Amino acid sequence: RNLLNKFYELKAQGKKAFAVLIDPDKVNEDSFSHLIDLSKQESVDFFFVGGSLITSHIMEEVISQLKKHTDIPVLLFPGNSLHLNNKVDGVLFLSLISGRNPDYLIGQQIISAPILKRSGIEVLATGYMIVDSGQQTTVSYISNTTPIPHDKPSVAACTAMAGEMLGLKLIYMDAGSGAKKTISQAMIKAVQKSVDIPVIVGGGINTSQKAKEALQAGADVIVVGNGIEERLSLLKEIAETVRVYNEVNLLA
Ligand code: 1GP
Repeated sequence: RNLLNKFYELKAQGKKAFAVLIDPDKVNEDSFSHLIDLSKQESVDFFFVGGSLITSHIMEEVISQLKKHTDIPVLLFPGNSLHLNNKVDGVLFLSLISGRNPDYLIGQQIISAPILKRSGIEVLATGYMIVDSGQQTTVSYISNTTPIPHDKPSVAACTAMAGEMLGLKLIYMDAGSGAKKTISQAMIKAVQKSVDIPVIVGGGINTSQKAKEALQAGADVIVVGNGIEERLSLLKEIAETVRVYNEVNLLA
């Protein structure tokens, strides 16, 4: 339970964290080593690896490169049970609680359970909530679920509360990779106020300003993937935003 503890300790210290999402389908092989160096240099807190649809064969290689060159924990962000991998440090064991598709609520988890049990890999029970971003995202299409409406913070808050009451240990609110509209501050605030467990927020965070807004609203961890794939220097900018936010906040 080392990794879960890390999420909880950071939250207890009032420290925000930064996770870099690596989608194996979108890895730029030329700049990947640079991404690794930059992540080390900027003390990124977590790597999330995965996505709802993976077509590339380099997932294994991506994970082993991250493990070889850094001490940053690598968490699998699986789209389904076929994405399981035993080289990671932990698995975000996602239950898609915003949806009503039993396969993603519990079906894939049943298939994965014996494999994970044998592997001994840390399993982090995570309530995964997809939020509407005004466009259909791969994740809502593939999971065949309706996202939470963008302007319904109370639906998100009740969903997160139910997830916490069911014993889930993390909440991950996601507008979907490359979302044009990030999750509203009102919704992040409503969720954060409703649960005690750490709240991870991602989807469409591609500027420092958007990162700052998510942190101010109460996100404990922000996830950035697409923006960094498009412009590697964003990694540095987001890391700096999180650092400054933490410094100011811890001084206050
Ligand atoms: C997607 O939350 C992640 O599942 C990150 O989204 O790729 O838009 O940063 P982006």
